[in-house]
Amino acid sequence: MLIPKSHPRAASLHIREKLVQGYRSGLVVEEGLMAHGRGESFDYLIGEKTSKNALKAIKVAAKTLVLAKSPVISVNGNFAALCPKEIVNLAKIMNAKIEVNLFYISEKRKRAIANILKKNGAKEILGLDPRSSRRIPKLDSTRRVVDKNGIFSADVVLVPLEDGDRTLALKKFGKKVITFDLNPLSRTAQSADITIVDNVIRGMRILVDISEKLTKKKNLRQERFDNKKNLAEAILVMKNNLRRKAHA
Ligand code: PTJ
Repeated sequence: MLIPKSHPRAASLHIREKLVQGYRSGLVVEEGLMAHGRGESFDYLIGEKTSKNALKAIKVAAKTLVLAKSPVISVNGNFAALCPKEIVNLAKIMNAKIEVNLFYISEKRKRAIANILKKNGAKEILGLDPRSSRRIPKLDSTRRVVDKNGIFSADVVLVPLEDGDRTLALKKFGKKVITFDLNPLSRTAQSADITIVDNVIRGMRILVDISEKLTKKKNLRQERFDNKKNLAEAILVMKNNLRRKAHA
């Protein structure tokens, strides 16, 4: 669809269009369109911009990924449709592995996602070879099947738009979990180590930029980060925006 540049909601409509294209080309599942709608409503509440708390979480996430021994970027349908270039760039900067891992499992969709990432410059995509699959303990969803050379042996995993059960299972399995989730109330947001409450399409660009700068710095040290406190800040941003609207 042709979206006029002057349309007041052009940016949001363009993102929606990426998802629809992703659906038509077999990357995104129907449920992914609904998940995006939920994300949009929270994006509206945060003012459709990267807030201070999101930037803080992005900085800590960048440092955590740069300092990680075996970082892995977990990719699902929505993430692949929205940010293929950023996923590949981030993986190159951090020397991170990329693994396709789906909630609504489909071999065909896995291959379509791997292809789009390869078109954007990725060399190796994990999660496709059944011979290297392993199971995350204490998890029933299809997402329990991971690659032995990827998520299974990672120390830090970036898992945007994630399912709450797997976040908890990954944590119990000793992984540090970083996520993007526009809903600060979701189980994933609440249980991850670092939650970036921002639209992944905006936040990933900033994460790539900051990470690139960090890799040039020496003597980096992990800093303390209170995820619950930062999530409370995100909720306050929404509350204050609503209050302003109510009194306008
Ligand atoms: O491709 P698959 O099979 O792995 O499935 C992917 C989806 C997203 C369908 C699946 O993981 C799912 O059902 O996710 P949920 O449980 O709906 O959670 C998605 C979360 O991401 C929700 O809390 C949304 O608010 C949030 N979200 C949606 N779009 C964005 C987002 N967060 C950041 N940026 C977005 N663009």
